[in-house]
Amino acid sequence: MSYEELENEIDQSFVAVRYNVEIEGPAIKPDEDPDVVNILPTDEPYRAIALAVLYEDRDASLTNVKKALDEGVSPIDVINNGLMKGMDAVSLLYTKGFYFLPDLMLAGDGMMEGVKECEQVLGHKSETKGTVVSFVAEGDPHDIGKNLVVMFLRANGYEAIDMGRDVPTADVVEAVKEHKPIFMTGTALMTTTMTVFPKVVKALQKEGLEVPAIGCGGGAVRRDFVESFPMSVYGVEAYHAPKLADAIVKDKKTWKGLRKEYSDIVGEFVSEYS
Ligand code: B12
Repeated sequence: MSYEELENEIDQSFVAVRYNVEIEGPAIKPDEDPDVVNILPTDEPYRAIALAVLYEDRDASLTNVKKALDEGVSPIDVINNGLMKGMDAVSLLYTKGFYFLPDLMLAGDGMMEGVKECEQVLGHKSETKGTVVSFVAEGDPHDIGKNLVVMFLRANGYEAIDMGRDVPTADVVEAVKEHKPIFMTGTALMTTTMTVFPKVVKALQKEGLEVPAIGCGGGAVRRDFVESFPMSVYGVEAYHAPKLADAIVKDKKTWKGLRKEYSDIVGEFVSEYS
């Protein structure tokens, strides 16, 4: 019996049941998942950019971002309405168990490829308004949010000292001694690492060091947690970071004022602060 004849002999409905196709329904593409449909933008060029991240396609991400920037779309819109939406969809599929760690890594690479291109357009302002120290909490490898924070700070004229990810708390303290920053940003994505923030505050206090504010953000972080220790303010969006820094430089605000006037300072309605 030939291979083709054997194929015809096999009851395909049995094969389908074995792979649960009958129970789970036919395979659907990532962008057809009903929850993903709600996240993905419908308008171009954002949809193409978001899809490139969702499909973990680094080249397409770069090409689509370049095309949008060439057409005059603002880099901030490209990040917020395109790249971030793609990453939100990836996060959702990971949470649902359809995407796995390698998917996250590849999608993250695709996102950062596009972010780097936006960074070039945003450029670095030559004059510096002040120094900001940015870190990802000790034990935490997630650095996409921190990279965005650093990019927005630099684009707005701040010298951002990028300490990288998984930064030992002792190194953060040393950086504060060395750079005497006007503002700090910390990012933590995991419930196990966000507890680093109060530890950083304690370590600074132990050395008699103080900064006007530490902006603490990242997926797992919540406002009420951040407000349970001093010297800190909960940071919602990466592009809020330079606005918080401006309020410190121009209006001499500290963490207390930033907490009270967050929405006014960033100039928009922020549900976390309503
Ligand atoms: C991408 C990703 C990864 C990538 C990270 C790549 C990279 N270079 O960063 C990789 C694959 C490495 C990874 C690994 C792991 N991950 Co992961 N990962 C994610 C994922 C899908 C997206 C995170 C992300 O980049 N989001 C986009 C960025 C832009 O968001 P963000 O950092 O929060 O930043 C935004 C704001 O928070 C804000 N912001 C951030 N900081 C600051 C600071 C200031 C001052 C301001 C103003 C704003 C601000 O700005 C941004 C928006 O503009 C999340 C899922 C999710 N729902 O978040 C899981 C997630 C964070 N990972 C998770 C886990 C568990 C892990 C692993 C431990 C998995 C494992 N079993 O091995 C490992 C870590 C291993 C280790 N070494 O410890 C969990 C954490 C669960 C928890 N509650 O603790 C999550 C939530 C997934 C889940 N639902 O289970 N991961």
